[in-house]
Amino acid sequence: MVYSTIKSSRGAFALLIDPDKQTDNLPDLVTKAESLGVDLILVGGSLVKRGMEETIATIKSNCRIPTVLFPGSVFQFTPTADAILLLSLISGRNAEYLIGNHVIASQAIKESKMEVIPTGYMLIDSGQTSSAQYMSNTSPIPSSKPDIALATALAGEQLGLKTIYLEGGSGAQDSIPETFIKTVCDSIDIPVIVGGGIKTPKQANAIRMAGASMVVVGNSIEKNPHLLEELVAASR
Ligand code: 1GP
Repeated sequence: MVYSTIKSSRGAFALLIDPDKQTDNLPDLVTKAESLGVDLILVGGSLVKRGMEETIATIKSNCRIPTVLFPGSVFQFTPTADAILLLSLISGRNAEYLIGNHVIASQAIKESKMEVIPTGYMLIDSGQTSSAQYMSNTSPIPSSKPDIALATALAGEQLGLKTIYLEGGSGAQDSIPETFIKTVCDSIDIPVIVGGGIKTPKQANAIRMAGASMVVVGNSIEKNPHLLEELVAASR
């Protein structure tokens, strides 16, 4: 079960693969990821044009790490993954990203029988406009307002969401501040996932120490796959 991995007290590490940025080294990368104990592989992005199925097939033929859809839009749904982070963009007020796309995808998701993880997705301002922010036409929560993030995460928990994803933005210059993460983690009982702009083992470890259950890294591993080992170790 993917959800039990996310909420495990041991701490989990997820590698994010964006099919548009996929390179020829994907088989080697995921083989190495399995040997290093990467827990999950998220697949998706803000603007994936093609290749969800092919990417998932390549991952599955080279490792046994569960694949989890991290969809930027309803068009990225494919029944071949093991699970889906069913994202409701609770930091924004765009109904399509709160419930609209979910209605469109609901029957296909049910037929796929994949594990569904209802996820409160929260965009946190990193000082520059992120792709997710632009594509969803929503405002992120200011990083100087952890109290707003706390209340939003709490509302998500009260609505029955199973996890909160604090998103600093793909390729963000800085990751979300630890004190901000700690404020949210200390206030809710459901597991917190943190991603966006994580580049060093020190950052990953600080995020874990702040209470995050799972750390997600994409860009910096795409740029330097050798970072993977230390990032995984630092996220435990
Ligand atoms: C993006 O949180 C993820 O949605 C990961 O971000 O690519 O910056 O690691 P990075």
